[in-house]
Amino acid sequence: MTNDRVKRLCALLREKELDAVFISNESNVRYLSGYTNHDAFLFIAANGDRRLITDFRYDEQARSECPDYQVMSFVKGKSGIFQLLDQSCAENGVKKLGFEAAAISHASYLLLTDTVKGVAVEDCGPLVEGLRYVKDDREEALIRYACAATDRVFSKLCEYIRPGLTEKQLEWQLLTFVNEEGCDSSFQPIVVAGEHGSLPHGMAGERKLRNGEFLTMDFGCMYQGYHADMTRTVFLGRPDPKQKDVYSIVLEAHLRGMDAFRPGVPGCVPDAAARDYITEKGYGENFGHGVGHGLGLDIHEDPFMGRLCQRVLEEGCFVTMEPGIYLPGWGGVRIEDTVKITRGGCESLFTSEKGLICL
Ligand SMILES: [Mn+2]
Repeated sequence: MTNDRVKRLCALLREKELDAVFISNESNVRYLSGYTNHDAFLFIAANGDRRLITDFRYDEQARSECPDYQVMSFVKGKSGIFQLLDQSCAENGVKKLGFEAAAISHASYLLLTDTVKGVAVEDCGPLVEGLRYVKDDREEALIRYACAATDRVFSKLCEYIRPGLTEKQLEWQLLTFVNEEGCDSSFQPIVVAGEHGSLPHGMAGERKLRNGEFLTMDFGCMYQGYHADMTRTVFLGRPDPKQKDVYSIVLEAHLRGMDAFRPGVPGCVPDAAARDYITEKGYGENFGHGVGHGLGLDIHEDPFMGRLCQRVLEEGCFVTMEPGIYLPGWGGVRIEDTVKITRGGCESLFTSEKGLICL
């Protein structure tokens, strides 16, 4: 299952004139080996030699999940990882070793350079992230499953929401619905109501839901490591003209952003499509975050789509579109879909209603 991925990585290593690479980013470990737990590291040589370094706690699981890897377990101390790495380098005649500077602590880096001697180490950058940018069929199936489960959670939530519940109670119920789908939560859900909704990443609190206010829920199911990400803002009761107006501006911005998705355009293009409309309507100052992000094994991954994003979208990227308007003291509205970039544009992976739902 991971053989193709490793082959592509080896080609990149040869291109970069690296003899081997040390992988410490957990999602990259999973992508390249199929290992689904924590505290494992990969050594992959350009010649194809691949090893998984872990300890006794994970040894059995690693052997069963990663039949194509030589599993090595260390017994004592953190330097044990690097002693096995040193041994792996020596056995493969490695002179130049890549490592992931973004996925290692400074203390571990010092231990690495102290333990693996006589080998030049070099930050390989987001090498594996580059391989993960376009999803394969297997990954697509898992993301689609996670998104379908997320849709079901949203419709259950719509049945459940009522004035008097606290944000926190709603969050607990949301997590239960996610678990009932056989999924884990993609991240700690954002459940914010009323004026609290002006916090884009506010945390659910003891505030009770009341009639006459918006309720924003940003959440998603994670299935076999793959994430979905949805935001819906619903209304309790009947909205006043300003509430209707702000909602319709965000919805139109969201749709314009979706229309701008296509292979070959840099991430700043869909960002501008949504942002320019919000700015035109006078709320530019109230939309201060990027318009969306890639997702897969991580909830946030390339491309990070903001004003300056030059990363070009490709067919088979999975990304979000999530503009919002946040007005301190008043509240906020955000609408987010997870989509697949297709040859002709994009396909939303959700069927949940985006028009204003009044409960
Ligand atoms: Mn998101």
